[in-house]
Amino acid sequence: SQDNLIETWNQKNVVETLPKRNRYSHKGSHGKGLVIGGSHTMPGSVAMTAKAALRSGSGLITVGTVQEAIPSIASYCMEATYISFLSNEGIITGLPAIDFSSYDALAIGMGMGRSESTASITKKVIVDAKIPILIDADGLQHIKGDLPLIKQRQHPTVLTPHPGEMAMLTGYSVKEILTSPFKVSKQFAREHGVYLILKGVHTIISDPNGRQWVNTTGNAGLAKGGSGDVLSGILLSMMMQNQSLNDALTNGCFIHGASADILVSEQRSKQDLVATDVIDGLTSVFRTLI
Ligand code: B4P
Ligand code: MG
Repeated sequence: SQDNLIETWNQKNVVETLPKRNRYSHKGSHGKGLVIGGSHTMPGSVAMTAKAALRSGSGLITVGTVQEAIPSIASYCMEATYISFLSNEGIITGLPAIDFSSYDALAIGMGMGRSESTASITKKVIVDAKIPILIDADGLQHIKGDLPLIKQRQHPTVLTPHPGEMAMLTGYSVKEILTSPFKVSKQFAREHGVYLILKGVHTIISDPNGRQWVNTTGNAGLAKGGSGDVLSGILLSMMMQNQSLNDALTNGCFIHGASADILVSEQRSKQDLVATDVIDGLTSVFRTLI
């Protein structure tokens, strides 16, 4: 039945739906994105998210993180701008005054840590920011137990758990999730009114109406720390550039996996591939898609 239809998302779908850059476009036409996260021991996470967003066509990216981490992130992401957050011992403790409406979307949670202060900041952002939000990594830990806050949002929320994080969010075991990934995802997306990306060998994208797609790209070279942070950046960028959020998310998952696939077939191996390579590999992907 229609209810059980699962669509695959392939290169033809991406080519048809990826927004093309207009000859007269300016940076404002491609989205201003905000990336919130990081800590003094995890500066790489937000750096990779920001760089991946920049390499996926975003007009402008701003990173909000602890002051200590800014120099190292900025040396990798010179194109970004920065907001210094209040911190204690390298962990974010306070949210500065931010006009969220000046951004088209934001991503939060990568490398942020799981303290009480970071959890309350994530929740405040979820309530205050009237724009599409992607929540990943520690941000997913922060919202456990406060999922009604998300349901109350008037703007889209995208969650990107791996099976371990999905288990934490749902109370199911990882085994149960891997046995019925489509069913569990659809149920969760509908119940909480979210776009859910359950990451894995075959990443599943579910929308709040229960429509589902399965991604066809990616390989075990991605089973490394940081590849999820890269996916978040690509998704953030797609969310800002595509009118259709479903197209944005399915395209983002496809592009992330395709970068790893091209790298492994032409240049690297599943063994030595690292997350920053996946960012560098975006060039080959976009050259074949656009
Ligand atoms: P975390 O500390 O949460 O790992 P992470 O920082 O989120 O890693 P990262 O952000 O780089 O990767 P992510 O998975 O988000 O992990 C802590 C603990 O969580 C682990 O020690 C483990 O106990 C548990 N956990 C983590 N992953 C689990 C899993 N899959 N099942 C059960 N428990 C788990 O993003 C990875 C990206 O790479 C995704 O886009 C994914 O689709 C892709 N990818 C990974 N492996 C792939 C493969 N074999 N084929 C295709 N794509 C793959
Ligand atoms: Mg992750």
